[in-house]
Amino acid sequence: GGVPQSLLTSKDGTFQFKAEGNPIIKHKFTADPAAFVEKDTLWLFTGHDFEGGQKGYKLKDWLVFSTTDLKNWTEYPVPLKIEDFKWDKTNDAYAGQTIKRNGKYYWYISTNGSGIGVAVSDKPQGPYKDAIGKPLLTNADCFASTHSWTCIDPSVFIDDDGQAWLFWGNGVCYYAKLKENMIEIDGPVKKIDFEGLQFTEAPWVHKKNGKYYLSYATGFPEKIAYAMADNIEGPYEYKGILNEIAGNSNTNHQAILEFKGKPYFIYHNGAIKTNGSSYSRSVCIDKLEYNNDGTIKRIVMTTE
Ligand code: FUB
Repeated sequence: GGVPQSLLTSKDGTFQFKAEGNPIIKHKFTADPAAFVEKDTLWLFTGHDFEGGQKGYKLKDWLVFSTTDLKNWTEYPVPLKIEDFKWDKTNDAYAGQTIKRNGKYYWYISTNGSGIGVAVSDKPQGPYKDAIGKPLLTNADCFASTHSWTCIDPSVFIDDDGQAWLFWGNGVCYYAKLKENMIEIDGPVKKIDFEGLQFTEAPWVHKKNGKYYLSYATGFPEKIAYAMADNIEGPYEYKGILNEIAGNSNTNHQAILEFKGKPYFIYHNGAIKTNGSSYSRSVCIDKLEYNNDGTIKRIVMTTE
């Protein structure tokens, strides 16, 4: 567990800490990282696992952190809670991703069975509030839905032409367009289909040099695999495993982005010695490296 949060919180509700190797956050358990860069700041959004010992994923709120150098971090007051989504019935704050559009920040989040929600704020650190008062997507929108947690793990991406896309799913990778307002789905829900896709969950879409990359958790315990395409809707070509099973965690959940000209891979493991586990996870950051042909080298997970 590390130092109790109450000892570190300053008067404005933020507190500062230094990342000393991986996991970067050691004073509480964080999972399912997502991030974006604005100016010289990397904003990190995570889930919040309970202290070790329990069985099952028990996350009640989401957290937000910022840094300008990946060493010195600021944590903000809790920006969003599962109870902020009044329509949610399961009380589990599953994975999400945040993005900026037209001066506002939209946080797409998963519940465990009630669907995907979207929250909005004027500031990256929040507080965020439910933007529409109902789910943006539910299992009913996922035509191949077989289980209650089908509709999870939204990943949002805005292409160079301004079109916003949402990818999500468990078992099947679904996607759809978002309207300019970011709070309505535009057109049909479709699914990503390609040979080699053994999609468990945790899609993440990014683009580099005109190529689209779809990375995702595969198998269980999960590794992160990835595929590439010339068009966001595919066809995607499987390119292999990007990250092996991450220390002591059945799940593996990635964010891929560039910060100050360097590509990074952000994920979680269960490696904190006191109480770390599949249900008490911790966010890590490692370098990501592209080959000349645009493929990605396997991630080297570090503890430094
Ligand atoms: O943290 C809860 C769930 O576990 C996430 O939604 C999945 O991606 C997996 O990490």
